[in-house]
Amino acid sequence: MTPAQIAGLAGALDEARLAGRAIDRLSLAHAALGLEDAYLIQEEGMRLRLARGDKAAGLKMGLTSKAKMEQMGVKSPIRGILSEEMRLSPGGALSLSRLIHPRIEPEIAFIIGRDLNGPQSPEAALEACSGVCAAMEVIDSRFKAFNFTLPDVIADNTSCCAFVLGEIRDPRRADLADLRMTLEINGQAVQEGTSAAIYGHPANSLFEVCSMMAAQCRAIKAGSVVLAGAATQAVALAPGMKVRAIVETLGTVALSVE
Ligand code: OOG
Ligand code: MG
Repeated sequence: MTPAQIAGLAGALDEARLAGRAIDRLSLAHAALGLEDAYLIQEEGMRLRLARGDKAAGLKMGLTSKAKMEQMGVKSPIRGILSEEMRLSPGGALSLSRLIHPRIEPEIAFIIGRDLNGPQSPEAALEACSGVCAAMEVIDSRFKAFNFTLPDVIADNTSCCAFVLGEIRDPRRADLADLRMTLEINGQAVQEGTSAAIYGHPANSLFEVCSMMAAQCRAIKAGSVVLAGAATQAVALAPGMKVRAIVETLGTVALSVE
């Protein structure tokens, strides 16, 4: 694809997000859309946001669990970019007014303590973290019917919409291998999973995003948030819902949907 085509598709996705209106998935008109171009579209989309005053907040992994791969029909882990405008206050409100078809999913998040430049192992990646916490991600595909191919969802910044972090814990005191993860709506458990569903271990997911960035000679900066990926399927949101994620021993985080 030419730089002009990449900018054009990033612009179309950006407009769809701002207008809260779904568009056709890009692969319908661009059957040959490849992964490399898709990541360029994703980055161009973030450049548009940063040019308007948004700030980089970190990275996320997506489709790292079987539950999500099966729900979305896409079988490969992907990475996306988090920005500060996406960050919600824990216990705060999420307005659905400008969203398309938002869903929520329970996650585990890492806070990077020192610049990560291609660590050698998941253990080494974890070593560089200053914090870990229960989290939730709100996803909102800009594509009609939440339907996409792998390049589509990468171009659409992996459906990123918003995220919220619980209380930050010391990663050296947390055993993340097999923690029960529950998503509650209005006090009822609607999804249950385990942290082991996230790429075998959430640290594997952290390591994978580090490796993806290192392959492009890029570090993950100290202070960045990294979402490891959902442990369960995502659940559609509606106004009035009180949503809470509970991660065994790690903590809880809640949002009210308006
Ligand atoms: C893609 C994003 C997947 C996760 O945690 O697996 C994701 C989507 O489901 O629309 O964020
Ligand atoms: Mg997610």
